[in-house]
Amino acid sequence: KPALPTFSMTEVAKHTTKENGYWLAYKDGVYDVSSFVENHPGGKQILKTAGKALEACWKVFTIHQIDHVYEILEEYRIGNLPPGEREANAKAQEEVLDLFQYDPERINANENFFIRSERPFNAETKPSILVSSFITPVEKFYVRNHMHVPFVNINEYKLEIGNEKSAYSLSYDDLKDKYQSYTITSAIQCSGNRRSAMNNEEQGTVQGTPWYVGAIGNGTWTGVKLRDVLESFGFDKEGKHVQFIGLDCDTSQRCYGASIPIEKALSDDVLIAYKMNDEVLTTDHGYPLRIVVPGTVGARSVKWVNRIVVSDKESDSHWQKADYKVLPSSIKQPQQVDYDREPALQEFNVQSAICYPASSEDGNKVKILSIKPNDEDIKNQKLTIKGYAVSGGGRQIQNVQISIDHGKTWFQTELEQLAQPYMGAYAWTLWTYRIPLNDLPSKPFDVMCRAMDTHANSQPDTPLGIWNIRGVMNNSWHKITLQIDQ
Ligand code: MTE
Ligand code: MO
Repeated sequence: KPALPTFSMTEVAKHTTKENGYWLAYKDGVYDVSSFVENHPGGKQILKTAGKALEACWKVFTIHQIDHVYEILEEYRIGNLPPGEREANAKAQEEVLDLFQYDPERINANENFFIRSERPFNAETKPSILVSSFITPVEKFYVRNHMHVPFVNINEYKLEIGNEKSAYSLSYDDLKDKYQSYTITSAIQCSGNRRSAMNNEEQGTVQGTPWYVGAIGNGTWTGVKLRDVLESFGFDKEGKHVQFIGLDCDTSQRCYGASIPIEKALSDDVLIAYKMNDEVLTTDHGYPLRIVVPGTVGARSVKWVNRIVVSDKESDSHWQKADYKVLPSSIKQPQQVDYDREPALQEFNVQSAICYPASSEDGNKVKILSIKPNDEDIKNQKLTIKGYAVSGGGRQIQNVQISIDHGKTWFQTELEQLAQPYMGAYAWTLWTYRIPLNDLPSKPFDVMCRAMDTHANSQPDTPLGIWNIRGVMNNSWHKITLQIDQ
């Protein structure tokens, strides 16, 4: 652009404030994006590029590497970069903008969660919060991200639906307008939930995020049926698996992905969801669209879904092929496994956990929990114990029991659960039991719980029989140790 003035990078670097304006450089141009800041779909995140050259910043955000973005940028051009500075820029600007720049602010995260990692964000709900409402509030629902939260411009967003031969696409509004909407109540549980309790001296330490009991939540999900969408394009006639590919991709363009068997995909219950607890999905939980596969391990409920592919093959993503599998207990090094021989997890097993009383300290670290009975318990002369239970594949919970004598005798707890169709019990069960204070020892004692589903599946007493190096699907009896301070 010969008519425009020339600005050096030193000049560009001075414009990083509201007063001086927000400038940036790209290739041979200099741009003043001050008036664009308000319109940027990623919000104020664009400010992090102020005073810099975009080459390095955008490298990780392929979403920006499409022509129209440069067209928009050209409207804000105010000058040229001197010849030579462009190359110098790209080299000097080794500082790659943070991959995690679109991760949201997480309000009260430390109150709601035990945070297992910040980047990527992995946080489990504190136990007492889990049992304080039947529906887990959005901001308290556990978050399991394998990578960063991807950037989405909703006006550009298209969901692609296809097979090996052809593909169609739907905008966010198309999907909401053209298909009937449904709401289901379903728990989502990470298959690594309760992993930390799988560690034992005999078999060793398992690998993965050390979840206590909170990598689970119960939500309502509103969206359209995957089956309706597949049928509308005629993709319900062939294929053995339905693959989901997320928008969260690493720098080598490997994206999060998973697949489910076609039978489940064409069932009544799998949603392409746009709302959680009646609110627009938050970015942490998959905005704009996520898959919800009820009764199946959380890993298959792909967030930020970008493409749906009907295929004869399973997803070839790492998380389908080489993770989220129960390896034989003899395997102590996951690298030495023939992964193709081991099936990918789908339905989860029957599970339950004690969530109240609980410490505000990380459950993994609490050896003995000292408690004073609360006023109501003193009045009733009973100690209140609460927890959750859930089974996979839509099997309803039949009972939950607790024991304070290591399983010799069991007490039947009271259940709070929804009336749900046969094989469609996807919501969890909350349970309560009140033990007479007189029955409790004055020394520390163990409380254990176990659930049974309507197919008489129950939980193993210890992790010994189900131990696996990846520490998935631990559903052994949950135990806490209490000490009553009178
Ligand atoms: N989808 C994408 N695109 N990326 C992810 O990292 N994590 C999966 C699944 N879907 C994941 C994803 C895993 S392992 C779980 S347990 C659930 O999302 C967690 O869902 P939540 O974060 O909404 O609780
Ligand atoms: Mo997970």
